[in-house]
Amino acid sequence: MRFVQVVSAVAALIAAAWAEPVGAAGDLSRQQPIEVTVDLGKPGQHVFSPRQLKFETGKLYKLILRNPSNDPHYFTSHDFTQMIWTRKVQVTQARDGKTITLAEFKGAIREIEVYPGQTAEWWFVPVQTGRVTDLRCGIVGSDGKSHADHGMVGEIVIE
Ligand SMILES: [Cu+2]
Repeated sequence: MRFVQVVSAVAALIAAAWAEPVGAAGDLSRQQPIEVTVDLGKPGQHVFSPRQLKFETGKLYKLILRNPSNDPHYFTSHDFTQMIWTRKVQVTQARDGKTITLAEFKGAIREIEVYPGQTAEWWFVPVQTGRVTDLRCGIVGSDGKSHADHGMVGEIVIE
């Protein structure tokens, strides 16, 4: 009887272990990145396009920050930077139809400014779920208002 109890307890433990959601395994920083592109501004318009970005924890993303406008723009969200692990940021340039990398930065990143017509790539793995609404561009224009005041704000959801 006692033996049966032990066996059933062990069986229950094994079943529980199997039922437990399996965590991510291996080197998460070396996955094939999922590409997401966000435009910082449009000609004559201070906006993030799209205004809402969605990511999932445990996946490697290559967030392409493209500035097709005539003004510099920031991608700033301090809350977001607390929820991700940054592998690197790259400054890239299109040359002869190919994207070449000009520079690579490693380590924690707080915000990125992209100059008119330029592109940067933020490679990261989200590690925490949540929704942040502090995405903004804080550049102040000649009218004394920030781009955020003109609507250059957005939100980021990590599931
Ligand atoms: Cu801006």
